[in-house]
Amino acid sequence: MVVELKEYTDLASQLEAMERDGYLYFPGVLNSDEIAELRKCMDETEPIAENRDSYSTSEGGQLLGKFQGGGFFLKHIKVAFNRSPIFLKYIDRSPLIELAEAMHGEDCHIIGSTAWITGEGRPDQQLHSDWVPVPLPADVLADSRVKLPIFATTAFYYLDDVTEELGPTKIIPGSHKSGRVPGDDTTWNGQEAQSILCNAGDVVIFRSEIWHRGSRSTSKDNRYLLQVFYANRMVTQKFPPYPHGFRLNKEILAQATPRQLRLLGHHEGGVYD
Ligand SMILES: O=C(O)CCC(=O)C(=O)O
Ligand SMILES: [Fe+2]
Repeated sequence: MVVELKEYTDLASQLEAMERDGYLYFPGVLNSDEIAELRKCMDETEPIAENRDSYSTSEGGQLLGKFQGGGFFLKHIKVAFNRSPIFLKYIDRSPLIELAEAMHGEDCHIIGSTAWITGEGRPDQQLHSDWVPVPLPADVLADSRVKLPIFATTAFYYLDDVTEELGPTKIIPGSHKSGRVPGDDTTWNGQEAQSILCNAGDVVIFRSEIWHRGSRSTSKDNRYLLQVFYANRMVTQKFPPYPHGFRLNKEILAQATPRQLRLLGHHEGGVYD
């Protein structure tokens, strides 16, 4: 099964879709030069142990980190925005940033970002939610008076034409309404996880509650993906090394715009500041 990828161009319909479906599709956000630049930057960025990066190869096993168990090529770079100005550009890329601010507030920020290359042999992931901030019975969520804030979302910048062989992300549309994590379930409301098959340069964003999984890659080609994690300001940023080891790279600091600085955590004073 393939996910229906429908484009909504105005913010009001986009917000409605995030409430109803829990995900949104933005075709052609990046042009071919930007895709090539990002892919090259991912190839050139070295994994760093203290940042909790992971690196594995098919021959050499798991060389750094623990992510996904090794046995295939994997490069998983955390806090990507801090590694290169090329990654920084995408924390406030339009139209994602306008949507993020409408969902998570004008003072929203990013809680992380990854640059992620996965190779042939990457296994299926179990169906999961990244985070269910407010678990509730599904019939409570179905009540039209109940409208939960959208606490966290992930924007997936796909840098390949995604086929079944390449190991697409799979989601169950609407499953944020389950009010819970899937556990061992593989369906919700009679629906299985459906593949996001899209083109290089397209972006899909979904709520942290959505039931989803990465899937097995049987392609000789590597999959290149940039993720940007947005959240309400009250949600803690996940910027290793911990504790207190994270420093903004001076080159990034020197060129970040006021909006980018806010997204990185430079906030106006509030109750707890
Ligand atoms: O690899 C993917 O397409 C999705 C990965 C994912 O959901 C995760 O690592 O939490
Ligand atoms: Fe996930």
